[in-house]
Amino acid sequence: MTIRKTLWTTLALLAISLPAAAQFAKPDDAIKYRKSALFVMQQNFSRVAAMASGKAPFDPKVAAESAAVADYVSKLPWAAFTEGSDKGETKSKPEIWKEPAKFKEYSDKMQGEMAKLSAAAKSGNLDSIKTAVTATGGTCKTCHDAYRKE
Ligand code: ASC
Repeated sequence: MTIRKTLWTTLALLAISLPAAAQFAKPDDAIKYRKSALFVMQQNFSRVAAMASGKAPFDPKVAAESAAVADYVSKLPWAAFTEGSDKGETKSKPEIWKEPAKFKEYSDKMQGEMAKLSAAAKSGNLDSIKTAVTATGGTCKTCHDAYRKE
């Protein structure tokens, strides 16, 4: 019974992780996919950031929805930094493929802060949102400084 359970869990995990690794027909598709995800994330994050900085009126419902989308979408780009997709229409630096552990550390950190931002936005507390926007934006910048060409 326990072995069966373990087997099913393993199969379920494989089913989740395999498509993420194998879903791109060509490197250009992977590049397009990660850029699209980062763009959708950035649009939603910026909407919340504008409210945090007072550039836009604070709308708690829109903030919570936007932060939740940014949080979810923040999980998507990373499966698309596939082998061979360092070449093409991309600002990704080759270091990403040379230092995968560090790149993962940065992307994990961003996802962690984005999750906290979503929680803060759900709470509706503008001060918590401001703190979380600053922390999240910092993780965007750290990774861009290291791994994005200008
Ligand atoms: C954004 C955006 C980024 C980050 C970064 C924060 O809205 O496009 O790359 O915030 O500028 O420092």
